[in-house]
Amino acid sequence: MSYVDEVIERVIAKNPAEPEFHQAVTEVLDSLRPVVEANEELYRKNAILERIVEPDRQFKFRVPWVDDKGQVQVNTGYRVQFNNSIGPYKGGLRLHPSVNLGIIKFLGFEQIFKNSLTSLPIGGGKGGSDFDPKGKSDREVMAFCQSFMTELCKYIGADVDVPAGDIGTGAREIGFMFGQYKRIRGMYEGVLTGKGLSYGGSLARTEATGYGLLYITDEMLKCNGESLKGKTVCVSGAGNVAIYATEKAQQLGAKVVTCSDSTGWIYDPEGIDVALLKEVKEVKRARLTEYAAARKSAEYHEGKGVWSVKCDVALPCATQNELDIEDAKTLVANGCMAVCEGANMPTTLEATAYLKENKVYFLPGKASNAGGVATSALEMSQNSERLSWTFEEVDGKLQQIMINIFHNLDDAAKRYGMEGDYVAGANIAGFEKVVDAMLAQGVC
Ligand code: NDP
Ligand code: 2IT
Repeated sequence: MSYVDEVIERVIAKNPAEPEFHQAVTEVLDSLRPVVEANEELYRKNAILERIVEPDRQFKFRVPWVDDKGQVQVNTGYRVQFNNSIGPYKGGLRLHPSVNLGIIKFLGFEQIFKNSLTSLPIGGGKGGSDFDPKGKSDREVMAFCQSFMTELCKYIGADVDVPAGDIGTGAREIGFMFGQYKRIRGMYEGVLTGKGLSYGGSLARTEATGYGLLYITDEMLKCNGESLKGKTVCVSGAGNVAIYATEKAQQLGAKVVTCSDSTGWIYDPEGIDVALLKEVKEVKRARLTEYAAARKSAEYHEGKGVWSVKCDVALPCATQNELDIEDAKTLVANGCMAVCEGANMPTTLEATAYLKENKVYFLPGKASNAGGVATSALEMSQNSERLSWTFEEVDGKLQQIMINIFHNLDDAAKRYGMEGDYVAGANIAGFEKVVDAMLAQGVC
């Protein structure tokens, strides 16, 4: 059996209840085969693959908090510190009822390679909780965040592990967590990113993941003789990534006709009204039915369905495994030319293979959504030098980082005779730097 297959089998046997983690490991290792074959003796001797799939450490803890009725509630908190070969652990905190250890491990594993691709000095980590912020009062969210940070603060620090936002964790939650960290540790340091602008946040961090997704999509299309101008785009999700992806796509001359949330989706043939979407989701924290009620041209549908709309470019920006084989078939039948992932692992393995077979340009999330964490690293730099940069400065650096990521992954794919396979290119380029650092640092 090949070294890659041995390690995949071992991961599945050792972590039986973690299907998302199996999926992420399989996708990465499968596409690294040519690199592993070329270096098999060295990697086997140093157990590179066995080490890279095993987190440095993982924390799982009780998070008790009191709701508005005076009732004590209990959630589970997680932080997985996966790999710090190239810098302090870095990665978001997801607050969603579906969170479990396997989900945090898949996200932490992806984060190793994503963070490496940014070219900035950040290692891979991820955390979160099965707490659901939906329908909770601000006081309840604060009570949860304070309790969560009371435990988490023991394991993090500006040079140790720097968490940030993800699903369910936005500016409000980061603020409450930062306040509690500062209070317990008695330290004012850039321990979280995605902070508010009045206390160490970076301009353009809010926009960064969505904008970055469009910068790399634009570069990839240009390098293939195409452009976003006049294209019809389908976006899924209606959160941080989806909103700013929609905004930048429209600035670049495309028409975005869909968005979705966990209960339904919108088809708006006139183009999504971003200001209205921000009002509904960022200010009112309401359902998309409110968008439809305020906009004549919009149709609201219950359930799932964004990928049934004919488009040139699809940008999945909601959650893992939201684009399956049936969706991929529909997209191909409708003439879709590119799928670029804003979310983490939104496309199933089967759907990814189908899109690639059918010559759809496919950018994997660890490359195409890396603008968020890259800008988080720029926030860390600003915190370290106790200065803040202008929006244009941060946005300009973000744009250059995304363009560089595309060329690095494109070159890596070409070096191994897999031109156009951006999944393999991203995994290879991300992996090479981490392995180089691991080998240099000895057995640790
Ligand atoms: P948000 O919480 O801001 O938004 C998530 C959106 O996706 C919401 O519209 C939500 O619906 C929908 N959604 C979430 N979970 C589900 C689900 N299980 N089924 C259907 N819809 C769902 O999160 P973000 O925009 O920050 O994150 C979106 C994706 O992007 C995630 O995969 C995240 O890991 C990834 N990502 C985020 C980065 C960031 O900087 N924020 C950086 C890189 C990747 P509803 O409104 O009903 O909750
Ligand atoms: O998945 C991700 O890259 C994020 N949620 C952002 C992480 C970060 O540290 O900004």
